[in-house]
Amino acid sequence: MDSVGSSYPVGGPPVAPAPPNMSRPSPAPRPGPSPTTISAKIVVAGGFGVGKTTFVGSVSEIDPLTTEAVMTEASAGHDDLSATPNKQTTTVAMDFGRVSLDSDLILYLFGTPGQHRFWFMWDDLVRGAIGAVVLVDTRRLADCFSAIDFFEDRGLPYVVGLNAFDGQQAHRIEDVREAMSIDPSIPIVMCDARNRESTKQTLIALVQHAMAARMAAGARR
Ligand SMILES: Nc1nc2c(ncn2[C@@H]2O[C@H](COP(=O)(O)OP(=O)(O)OP(=O)(O)O)[C@@H](O)[C@H]2O)c(=O)[nH]1
Ligand SMILES: [Mg+2]
Repeated sequence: MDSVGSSYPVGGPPVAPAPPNMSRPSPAPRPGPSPTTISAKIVVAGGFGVGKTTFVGSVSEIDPLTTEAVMTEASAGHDDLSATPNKQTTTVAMDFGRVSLDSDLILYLFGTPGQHRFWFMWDDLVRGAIGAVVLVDTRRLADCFSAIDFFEDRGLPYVVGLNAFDGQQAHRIEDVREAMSIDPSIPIVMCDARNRESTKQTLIALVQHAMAARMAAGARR
């Protein structure tokens, strides 16, 4: 006799198929940073055309994120290209790159725009940073005062990187320090923004300086 009230086929009710994920083998664990890895945010700042985008690009181990816009005749009279006549683009928001200084120290680099009309973004870009590299073109020191004042005002540790355009340093470190009234406690290093080893050494100088500043601040508390 047929069972009454059952609409199931012979063999009972259909068994619901397992959700797709449950039938798959669990994925192999992905390699990631070790639990002891420390990451830190660094800002690369400075005046117009001092080599910030070049700096981030030369040291980054990932393809850097850039926000370059082609410079047109509209910027004539605003942007002084006399020191960098081959410059064709300018940063309009930020550069972003990443570099591992050690197996357990990763730096995230944020390059600022250089033109004054974009400086309103600097306060956002420096938020959470442990320090900054202020790049200086020694052929035009006056263009760098505002960038140094910016970090002095905010009390953020910084080092000054003298970018050697054409491989030439126009002035000695101590002359730059005196001309720009930079405190002896602030490291000034020579660098070539196009050279990875040189930019890495500049970042190491900054990390050491920022750590020393933190320890000194902690000791005062
Ligand atoms: N010779 C020489 N040229 C450099 C050096 N660093 C940068 N340049 C060149 O100088 C120009 C300016 O470099 P950028 O890296 O765009 O400068 P920036 O500071 O990012 O410029 P903005 O974002 O527009 O303020 C480019 O043409 C670079 O190729 C350097 O160390 N030596
Ligand atoms: Mg730039």
